[in-house]
Amino acid sequence: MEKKTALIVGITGQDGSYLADLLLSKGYKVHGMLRRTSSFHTWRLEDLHAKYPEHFFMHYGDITDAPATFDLCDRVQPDELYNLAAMSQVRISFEIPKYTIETNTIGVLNLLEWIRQRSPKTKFYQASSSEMFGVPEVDPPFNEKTPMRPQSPYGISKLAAFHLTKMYAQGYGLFATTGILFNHESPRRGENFVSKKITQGVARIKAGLQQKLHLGNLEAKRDWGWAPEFVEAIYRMVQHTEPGVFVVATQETHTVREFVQEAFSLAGLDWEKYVTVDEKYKRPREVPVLLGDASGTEEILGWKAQMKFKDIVKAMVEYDMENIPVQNVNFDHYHR
Ligand code: NAP
Ligand code: F7E
Repeated sequence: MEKKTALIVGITGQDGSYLADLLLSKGYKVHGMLRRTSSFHTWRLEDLHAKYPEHFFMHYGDITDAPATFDLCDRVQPDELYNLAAMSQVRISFEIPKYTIETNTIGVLNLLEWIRQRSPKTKFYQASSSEMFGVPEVDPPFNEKTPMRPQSPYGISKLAAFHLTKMYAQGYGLFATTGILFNHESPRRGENFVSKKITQGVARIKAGLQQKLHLGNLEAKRDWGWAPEFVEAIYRMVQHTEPGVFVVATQETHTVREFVQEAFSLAGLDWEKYVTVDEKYKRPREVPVLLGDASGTEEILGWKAQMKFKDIVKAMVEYDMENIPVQNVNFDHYHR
């Protein structure tokens, strides 16, 4: 049988790298879009070049650049197009709202338009986010039917893209499907998300390389899952017979404070000696609690989260303690 071809946009990020791994292991030809940056940032993908030299291809591009995106899609002719590209840091979206909307909304429109105009048979996945729920007028858990009230430029940009994806599916009959994923973590998590900031901080403090860890709101609650499992849910959505909307969550919620306590105690450290709260890491609008109800996804796709909160924290702390992050950037100068 002819190998399927996938194009992953956002391949250099956490989820993109796990998805590339998964699709290559299933025999796909995988193409990825690489954003030009002044420093190389392909570390999450390096072993894939060696493992799949005949099936793994990278191309420069940017989803805000419609002509280049059309040209890349024309050349690749993907059977499945996975859009994981985003300006994905919520705090930073308050500082660069226009850029956030250009990437997270207009970029998605460019991809949908390519499919509509040039390749209606291509299946499309859009990475939607639990941040779209924001502060709805109902109590958690949140599911596919919960009305959404986003609180950040990021949440708003993702909600607009979510509606575009549904509209292109319903209005043009395209296979455009979307997952509303709650927070998911791994050793490959970006350094400006709280989980990785904490586990890297623990590793560096334990090694005597850092004195303090400055954080923002410790009371926020998140439904934290395991990225490799969440990527499997994405794959199943695209293999399903019809496009749809699927909530992906663990159905448990924990505070940032609990994450901190667990991570420091795994390293035998008393967190209260090291963690300080700094206003600069708080957001103009916060989403105080995220908790998902993924029963619909379990019923339709047979997917259920397996990895528990404490195991996720442990895996991340162990990884960072074994690979102590050399920090050639003083992150305290930046919001993260
Ligand atoms: P991530 O690590 O921040 O990766 C984002 C990816 O998007 C990177 O490859 C980035 O490239 C790329 N990108 C950014 N702007 C782009 C542009 N203009 N053109 C092309 N590529 C661009 O994010 P993630 O955690 O893997 O998440 C994947 C997707 O799921 C994102 O859309 C995110 O918003 C969404 N999501 C994530 C979570 C979560 O908890 N992880 C939850 C819900 C939804 P560079 O490497 O060059 O920056
Ligand atoms: O913050 C609080 C912060 O930046 C989690 C993205 O993947 O998930 C992610 O968005 C919580 C928030 O993730 C710090 O205020 C406290 O309440 O790790 P985060 P996020 O904002 O939930 C959603 C679903 C996505 O779609 C996004 O792409 O932790 N917090 N102190 C802090 N957060 C950060 N970053 N840094 C702190 O110092």
